[in-house]
Amino acid sequence: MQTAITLILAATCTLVLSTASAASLTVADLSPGDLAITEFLANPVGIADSDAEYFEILNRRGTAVDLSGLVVRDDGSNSFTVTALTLDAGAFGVFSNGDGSALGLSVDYAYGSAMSLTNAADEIVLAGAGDLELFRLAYSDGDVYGAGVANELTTLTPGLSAAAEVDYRAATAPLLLGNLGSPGAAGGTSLPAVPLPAAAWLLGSALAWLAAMRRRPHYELMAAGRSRRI
Ligand SMILES: [Ca+2]
Ligand SMILES: [Ca+2]
Repeated sequence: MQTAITLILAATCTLVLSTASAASLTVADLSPGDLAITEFLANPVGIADSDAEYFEILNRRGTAVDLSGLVVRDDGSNSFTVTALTLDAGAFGVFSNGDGSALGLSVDYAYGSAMSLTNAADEIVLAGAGDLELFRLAYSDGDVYGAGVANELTTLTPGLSAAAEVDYRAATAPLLLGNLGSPGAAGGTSLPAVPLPAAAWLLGSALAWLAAMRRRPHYELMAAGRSRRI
């Protein structure tokens, strides 16, 4: 019994470790809904729009993703391609045309003047391999809650790959210069529970089984076919 338990735990731990050290996914591995635009601020206050617009991307996969090659564009002429950024599993990435210091936020990717977020109608499209649309945000009013108020995606429904401003709520967390937003954090966005990777589930099951076995009373056979608890 002891040997069997040891073998099970060793195999499970090996599986967990190999899963934890798995290489990052690439953009070519992504399907619609694997990324989501969870927040955007099209009209910052106290600073020029050209220095402090931002949007936030969530990696919804259970594995880190190398976003090199991800195309971010609108339906007009704005477009840029991510050159180097890896988002951990379940992590947010903050994209801004500025360095973020004016608003007190930490920017993961600065795209400069390649893209602007119009305060009226505009789009932010995340496109993967073969121009596959991974997520599309199309809004008709970029500051529907007022200037300086970021829009936070209200609920991340399974497989969500397209959204409009109606799917976003007003941010309430303070930033600098009187702006409101939660760049790099969930803020008012309701996140679904992240399912455990299969290997972690297997390890948990093995440990639970081991604990149950240790609690179970043991018996030994005695003469005349009787047994006694030991
Ligand atoms: Ca703007
Ligand atoms: Ca946020």
